[in-house]
Amino acid sequence: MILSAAGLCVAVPIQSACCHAVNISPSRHLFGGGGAGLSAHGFPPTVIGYELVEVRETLGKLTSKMDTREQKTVFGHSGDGKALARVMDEISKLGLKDHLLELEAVGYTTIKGVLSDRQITSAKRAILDRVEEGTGNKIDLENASMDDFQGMTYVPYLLYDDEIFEEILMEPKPLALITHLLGESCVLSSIGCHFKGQGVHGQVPLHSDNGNGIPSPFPPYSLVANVNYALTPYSREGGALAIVPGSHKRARQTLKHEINLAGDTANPEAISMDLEPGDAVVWHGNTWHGSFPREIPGIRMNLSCYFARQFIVSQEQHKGVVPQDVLDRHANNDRFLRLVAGKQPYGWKQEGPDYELMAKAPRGLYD
Ligand SMILES: O=C(O)CCC(=O)C(=O)O
Ligand SMILES: [Fe+2]
Repeated sequence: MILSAAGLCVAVPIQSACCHAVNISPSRHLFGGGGAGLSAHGFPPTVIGYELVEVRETLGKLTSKMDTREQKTVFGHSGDGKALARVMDEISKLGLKDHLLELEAVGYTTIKGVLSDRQITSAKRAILDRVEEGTGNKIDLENASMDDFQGMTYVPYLLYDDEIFEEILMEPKPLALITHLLGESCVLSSIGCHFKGQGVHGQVPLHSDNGNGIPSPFPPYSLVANVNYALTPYSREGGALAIVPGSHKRARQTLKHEINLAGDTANPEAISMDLEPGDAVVWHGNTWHGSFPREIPGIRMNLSCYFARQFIVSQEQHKGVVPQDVLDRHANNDRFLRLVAGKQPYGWKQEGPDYELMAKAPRGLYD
């Protein structure tokens, strides 16, 4: 998945082309209870509103017999109601309610024009620098032929290559949706680029990003989630992101006969995300996606910002290794520091646990 030292073509085996997994569920229904206030039993209605009314009533009866501490232990909802209210406030403030509805209903949503031309140009430049350094060749993004670059390679660990990636990581709209999916405590799992030239080996077969052995059935809530920025135009023949709408409700990884995105046996359920540079697609971690092979000259570049709940092992290492200048730039930005695992309590050595951090671990879906 990393640039081969030798250079140009990186033919990625069909099963392992995406680094995020190679896998849903009865999803939550939005606004089930309406609003973010607390119900009589201390539950935010939207938290339990996604389940059946009977479930709500059963929980209500159960919890009315519990004191607050017991409720917290069993459901983790006590502090979570406030977190959900914060998350929903941000969603409303940013005008994202329809996006949230779409995300819940079909498993993904597109936000147009998130990145400016300046951000797109800087990100592309930084990625291209890395690829050209790895291949030792200049690559013409518009016209590269199969002799110049073919297939797909994954360019990993971009956060510290250029400040632009810190900026993109913190883009408020995608981040607000990610926060709804994974909670305020979520972490960055990886930030990289699927750099794709012409050729049949360039497809990323359909998969859910629930990788690293996460077993089926997947839970209805996201364990991981992704923001995919188009840095170059996306079209089917140009190697666009592919998505199977509604697949987040299947609660499982794709099977061998469902993964293909090329030729006659391409999965007919997959649709092409035709996007302009700067658009962002956010998806639930259970949603099946991949990308089509590129059939035309030139390069397709994405920026894949992959997030995870804080208890999941991240793909990239950030905890304890963030360069000082990056830490200094974000010294007062609690959210950034959390994203790079600065508040992640696990992973101690002889010094043992940091109980203060342990006490701040999330208790529910949204904190
Ligand atoms: O090539 C693409 O855009 C899809 C990449 C992908 O599967 C991911 O970022 O998880
Ligand atoms: Fe993926």
